Amino acid sequence: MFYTNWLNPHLHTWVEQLRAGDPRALARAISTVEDRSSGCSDLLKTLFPYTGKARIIGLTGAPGAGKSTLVDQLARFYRKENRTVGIIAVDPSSPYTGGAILGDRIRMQEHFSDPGIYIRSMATRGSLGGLARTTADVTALLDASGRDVVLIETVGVGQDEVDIVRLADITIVILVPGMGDDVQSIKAGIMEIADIFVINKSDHEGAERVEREIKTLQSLAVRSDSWTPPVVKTVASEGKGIGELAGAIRQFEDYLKKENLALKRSVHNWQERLLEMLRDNMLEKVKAHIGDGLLSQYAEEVAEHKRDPYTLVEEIVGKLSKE
Ligand SMILES: Nc1nc2c(ncn2[C@@H]2O[C@H](COP(=O)(O)OP(=O)(O)OP(=O)(O)O)[C@@H](O)[C@H]2O)c(=O)[nH]1
Ligand SMILES: [Mg+2]
Repeated sequence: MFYTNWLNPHLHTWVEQLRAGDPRALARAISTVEDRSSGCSDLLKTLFPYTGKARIIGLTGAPGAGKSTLVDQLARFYRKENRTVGIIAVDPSSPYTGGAILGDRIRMQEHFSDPGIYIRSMATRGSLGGLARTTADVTALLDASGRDVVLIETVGVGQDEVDIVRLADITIVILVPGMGDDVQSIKAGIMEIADIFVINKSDHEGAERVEREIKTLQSLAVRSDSWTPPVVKTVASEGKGIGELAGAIRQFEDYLKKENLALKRSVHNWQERLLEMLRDNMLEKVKAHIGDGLLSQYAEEVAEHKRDPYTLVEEIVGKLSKE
């Protein structure tokens, strides 16, 4: 079933180059996925059997928490272990973006000479297919290209980010001292998904207080497994605590393996992602079916109370399912 696309020799060459880690083939694949250009779905279908090997680590936290600095340090750490790294920086829509991208670029240049690190910045909020889906697909490309570790940086504020980190094997939530009520305010979405907490900028005053707050919140939150997320203090700008963080990551990996949880988490994630993919696909079908013209005509009729929207939706869906 997986081999139907090998009939296309061009796709075959492209996939072979990508799997060999060729950065140009990878860059082209990423653009194809980001733009949802033709060939995107064939490419993803062909590559899927080669995915599932990379360790995917999501890092999330408030703007300026030091995520990029930490990602950079982790990447260096893994390179010393001879593991290849892919980095996806999903940029915030906040005003911080400009500075962050610039900062990332400067750091990126240091790595340019190292083909073992591939960095992609995605400032494509509202991109075709949605940010979470695009990130998932780009992650799959890096995975298929043989990267041992994929680090995804995202600003932890909304549902988009929660969706993004859900595709990670390991989710790291980064907090900083002096956040005050912020720990409270982000707990709703982000606290539950943390496998590891990092208190970065531990050179600033108040790291212990943040640690106490996390511990308090942890005692209230219920996890479905028996893992208690460790709290690691780092000073990313000085490279302090990176070994400890890598150690915590390894411990969590061991825990997943020991409890046989990796597959269970993956099944859970795919359940959500499949639903999303189905929803997107169905919606595309409906849109293609009724077209923009008919949609605005329906909208007018409903607005003028000539039609009720409930029957209308049932009729459209009914007609589609008969086709
Ligand atoms: N004092 C101190 N500064 C740090 C530390 N880690 C990072 N910084 C600095 O904090 C600033 C923001 O760091 P980034 O790594 O760009 O933070 P970020 O979370 O990626 O920021 P956004 O992508 O804009 O959300 C930079 O000036 C870093 O040098 C740390 O541990 N201590
Ligand atoms: Mg950043």
